[in-house]
Amino acid sequence: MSLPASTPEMTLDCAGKTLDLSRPQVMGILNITPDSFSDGGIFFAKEQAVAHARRMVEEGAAIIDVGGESTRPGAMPVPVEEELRRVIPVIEALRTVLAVPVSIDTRRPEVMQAAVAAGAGLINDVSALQAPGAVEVAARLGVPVCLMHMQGSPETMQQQPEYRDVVTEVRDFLMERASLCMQQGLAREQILLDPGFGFGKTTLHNLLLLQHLEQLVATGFPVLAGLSRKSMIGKTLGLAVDQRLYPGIALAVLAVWKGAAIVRCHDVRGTREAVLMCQAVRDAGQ
Ligand code: PT1
Repeated sequence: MSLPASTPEMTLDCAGKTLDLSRPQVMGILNITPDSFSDGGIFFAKEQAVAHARRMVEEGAAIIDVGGESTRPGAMPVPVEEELRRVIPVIEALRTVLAVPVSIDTRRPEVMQAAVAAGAGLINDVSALQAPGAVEVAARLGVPVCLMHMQGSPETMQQQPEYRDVVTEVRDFLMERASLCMQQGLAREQILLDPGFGFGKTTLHNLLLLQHLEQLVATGFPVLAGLSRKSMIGKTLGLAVDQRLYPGIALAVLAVWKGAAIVRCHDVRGTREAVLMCQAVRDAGQ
């Protein structure tokens, strides 16, 4: 039985830095939230964030995802000024020290604009550019975008997730957003899709989305999967967040086996080794 190849041979131009999508890549997570780094003031936090990004790149991350607003279940929105204050100085610092691109994990057009001006090369939006003006801003900025599916909003999304057919609904939603983005001037080659594991989904919904991830891959857009440390692991195995490394790597491998192009994770070295091994088996003799 043959499985789909990850994506057609291609590279993404992320504002001058290249992301090679001819093999599976790891996106390293860099959260800039008050609880992410020891509170030694904003400068200290920035230094720690830069050091952590450098380490993830040494471990093989092909892109670093910078986020200043938590979108985990139950998280409350932060004011836009605060989000900017968190992410912009870090992105400016990373522009010069990293050879790999930085993505900005935001739902706000103001933050997208400032982040790309500061050096970000990809927009990662968990709301698939649904904020007013976001599609227009992204099209004008001209960098690639990752469109993610979410049912509801982070504050309430885990209260009562409901689907008739989660796999089809997520794929159809993302295809509609991609079409709209292309109508507004984004190039097909600049769009990535993400099913949004944990965003308004029960554990069963998440498992089904991964079980059928090839249906999203079949759209032809590169697929990004974020599974690292998520509660679908906690719920399935009864593990606390700091005990989810090995099962998280297993899920990253399954995503790549199904054709994912990028896996977003906290633990770069192990995840990268595992997904490259997975690719070697998947593509042997091709
Ligand atoms: C993701 C993602 C993201 N996840 C993209 N961006 C988060 N493109 C932030 C839990 O169930 O998957 N793809 N940005 C983090 N969000 C969550 C959601 C973290 C759910 C944890 C859970 O535990």
